[in-house]
Amino acid sequence: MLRCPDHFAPNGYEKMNELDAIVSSAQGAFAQAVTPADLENAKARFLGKTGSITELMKGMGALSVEEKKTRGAAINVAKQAIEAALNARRQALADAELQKQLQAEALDVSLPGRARGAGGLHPVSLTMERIEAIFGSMGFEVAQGPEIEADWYNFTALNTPEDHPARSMHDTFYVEGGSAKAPNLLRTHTSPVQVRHALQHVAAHKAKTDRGEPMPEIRVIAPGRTYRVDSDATHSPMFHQCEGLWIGENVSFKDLKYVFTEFCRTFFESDDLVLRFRPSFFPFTEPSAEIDIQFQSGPLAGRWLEVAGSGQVHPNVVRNMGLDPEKYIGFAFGMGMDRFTMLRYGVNDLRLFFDGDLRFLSQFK
Ligand code: 2NM
Repeated sequence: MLRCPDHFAPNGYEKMNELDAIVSSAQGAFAQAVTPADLENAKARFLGKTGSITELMKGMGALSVEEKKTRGAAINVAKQAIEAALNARRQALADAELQKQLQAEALDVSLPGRARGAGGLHPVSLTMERIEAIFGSMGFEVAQGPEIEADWYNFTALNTPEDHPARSMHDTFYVEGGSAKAPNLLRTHTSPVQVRHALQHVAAHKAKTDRGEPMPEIRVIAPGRTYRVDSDATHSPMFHQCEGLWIGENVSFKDLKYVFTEFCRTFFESDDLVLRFRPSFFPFTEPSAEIDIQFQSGPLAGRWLEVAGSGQVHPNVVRNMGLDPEKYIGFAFGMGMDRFTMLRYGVNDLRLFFDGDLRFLSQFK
């Protein structure tokens, strides 16, 4: 832009230019300030005690009243423009600072939360719940008992002779407590739970009646942890058993066959399955039988699979349950829940159940 030389300008006009120059210099200085401290230093150069505007005010003393009026008004206009620029810059710096802070503290509310993985039951627990539900539907109670057991409940009551190999240190985990001759042990099966349950059942009935009313039948299953000194691909020192017991005045082997066949068909969800009762021996049953099953179709078809032991409860055991073996009779069976789980899900190594590897366990959710 072309500017008039000062000596051509009317009086006072060049003074207006000087004020404009101060204003635009202030605007420039304020624009360059990037921190509030910069800005306050720049302000002092124009509005401070020795600032350009203040100096101009001081210089007005020599002017006439009339000149003071115009000059004063002009300086005030310039001062207000500078103050406006100062305030605008202050606001801009504060806005920028706030923006910076907001950005640093930004929270992405659209980010999905960290989900807590859903847990699931262990496959053997799933089997246990399934077994309890099926036998429950056939009128069986579920009984529990201690895992550290007395010799009498685990062996003696179950007609197991003193010299039976199962009683050796080689097969059974003995623990502190009990007597020197009959130390406490980790139960080797859940039969002791059934002995305890039967004794309680009989005592409760006797307490309720003295007129010889018939005793309700004993129908119970005992699922739980059991322990034997044994460890390989198909044996774990701790394993899971479920035993069943049905005692009444007229309970026979045909009831056992019906109950166990029904159970297997429901558990494996297949009617295409046959059972075989193969003669065997257990101290606590006479006669005794192994129960084998054979699928007629599917991946396991054609092979006989041994799944349980069973038999008619031995008269000595019936007597140890507090009952007269001349009057009461029944059957019992015992199965490995780990093995049932392996068959149901097609698992080929028992140890997978006890390793706690989530790659295996999470497949059962
Ligand atoms: C088996 C095989 C055969 C059994 C016996 C009893 C009781 F308590 F009545 F004596 N409970 N379970 C039994 C019978 C268990 O497991 C292979």
